[in-house]
Amino acid sequence: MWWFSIVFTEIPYDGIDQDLDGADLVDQDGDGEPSVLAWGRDCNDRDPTVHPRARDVPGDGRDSDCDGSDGPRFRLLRLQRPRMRRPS
Ligand SMILES: [Ca+2]
Ligand SMILES: [Ca+2]
Ligand SMILES: [Ca+2]
Repeated sequence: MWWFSIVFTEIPYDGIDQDLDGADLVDQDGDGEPSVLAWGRDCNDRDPTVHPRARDVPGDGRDSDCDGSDGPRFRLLRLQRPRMRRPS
């Protein structure tokens, strides 16, 4: 009797379960957040320290919490002096 098996390599984010484990691979780094490429919120699915629940340290050049910029979600407002109009 012939016995053979074929091992399929899972291709992430394509909606197809190639390796027959029951689901498409949408979280390659295992941080619990699906990739943005699979309609999730993880902006870097190759780094488990980057995901929307991560603490983003300002000034390190990394957007660790996937909000689009390095640092916290709020920005300091720069106060401007009001412009005075001269009477004409
Ligand atoms: Ca797949
Ligand atoms: Ca990640
Ligand atoms: Ca950020």
